[in-house]
Amino acid sequence: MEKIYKFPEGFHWGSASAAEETEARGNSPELNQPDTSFSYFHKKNPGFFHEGLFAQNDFWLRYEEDLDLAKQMNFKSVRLSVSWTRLLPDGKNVDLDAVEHYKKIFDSVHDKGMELFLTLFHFEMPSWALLEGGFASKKVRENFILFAKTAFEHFNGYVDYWATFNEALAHVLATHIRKRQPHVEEYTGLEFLLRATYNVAVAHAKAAELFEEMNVKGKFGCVYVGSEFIPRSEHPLDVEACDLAESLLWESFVDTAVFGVYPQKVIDYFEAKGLWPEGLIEDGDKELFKNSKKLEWIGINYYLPIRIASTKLHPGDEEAEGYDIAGQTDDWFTDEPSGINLFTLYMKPGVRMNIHRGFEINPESLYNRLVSNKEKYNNIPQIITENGMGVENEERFRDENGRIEDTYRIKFINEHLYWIWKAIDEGANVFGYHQWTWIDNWSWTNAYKNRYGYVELNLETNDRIKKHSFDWISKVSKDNEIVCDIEKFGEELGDQ
Ligand code: BGP
Repeated sequence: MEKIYKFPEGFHWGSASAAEETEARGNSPELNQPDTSFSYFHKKNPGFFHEGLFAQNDFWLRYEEDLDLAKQMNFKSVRLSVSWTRLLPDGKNVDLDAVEHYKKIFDSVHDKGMELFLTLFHFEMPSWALLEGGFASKKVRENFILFAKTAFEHFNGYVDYWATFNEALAHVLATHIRKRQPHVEEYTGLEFLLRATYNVAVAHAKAAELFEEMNVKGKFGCVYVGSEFIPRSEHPLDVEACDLAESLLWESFVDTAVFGVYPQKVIDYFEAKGLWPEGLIEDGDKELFKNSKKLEWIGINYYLPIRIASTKLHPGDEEAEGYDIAGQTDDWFTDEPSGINLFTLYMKPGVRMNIHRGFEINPESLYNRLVSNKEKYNNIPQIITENGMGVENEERFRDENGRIEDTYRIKFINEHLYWIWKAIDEGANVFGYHQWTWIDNWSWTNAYKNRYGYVELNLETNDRIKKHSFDWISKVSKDNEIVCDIEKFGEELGDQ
């Protein structure tokens, strides 16, 4: 039976995007900006990106129109990011034209009655910083801090919610181990992953300190990969591998920013193996973590759970008997230089999948994360800063009026919203839902292959065409409620 589920008053309905994915550097050479890590890598290796394409949304110039669409969906807020390369092109001097242009964009968000979430680091950095080793390098870390300071100084009063980083976990893994984002061979491997992870924690803490010192207006936060970590089986080896993954990939970032202590067990684990990089920790770091401003909110990006398996336990092993360890593992975490394989990603057989992205669909797992955060972090305010469904060739679903009938997306989001509602109903302080993303945009390696928007971007004309989900979410945000039949949850989402 269908029922109505009401969200708390003032709930932030909205959507997120990122500078590099929307602003369209490649298509606007007249802007005369140096290369970002991505545009640089794209020039060198176009084949790394789907069909060799680069971003072309042109949000930089068409922001009024795009923000109007957000407003039409009755959004209370949107999340944008500011490009490090635009703001500090040479790593030293601020580009005041870029500052003025960003201010116009931010004013436009407010003029349209919405609030602004602004991310500082959303995967893009200047190309020189990539070549220096990205966050594995202390020089780059220090430059990020200057970038943060510059943004605080110039945009103070323009931003309602600040986030220092977007998904640092995804960035450090993709750059320093998995080679799924722009990377430099010589800075890949476990050592560089550990360096980058720790440096991000320091960079965040220094930005937090500055935020307080500079009296910046707005609420201070950070955006994380909000996936629940789930061990493949109950076997102690799988459980141990999953604990390690969670400590390294979640607690290093979140616990440090909330509790002010970098998880000692991470350091101990790698020190015991002789792998903790020498000279990484400096005098004063502990005090910095402890004394710097703590998070006022955390952003949860949720697409799928992260299932972790031990690399020491294989189907057919005698030891594995009695445990459910069938299924595919992905050699996710092999460190080539040291030959160390800490843990591996695991795909559980038989689960619902978004076949285009190869992602498990598991809305209940989001609920688990929200509830566990509530318990562990003293019910800190949380917002879903990203969630969505990327689908290929959506033109298959065009209706007679030329609009894409994306029923699967509506069902996908509705189910997730129900589980968010349930976490709120049980006391979790979840104050909003930002879907990824309101207009189809360019993605880091998949370019325009998987489309996420409530609005289609036509790549030939750059026209924006509303999909069916546009009407649906407009009503959801206006009424501040969803309607669903939870007995139908778990069914396939239909053609996708
Ligand atoms: C998140 C990123 C976003 C966006 C999204 C969609 O991890 O924070 O920037 O890219 O994933 O994923 P993809 O573009 O890889 O399909």
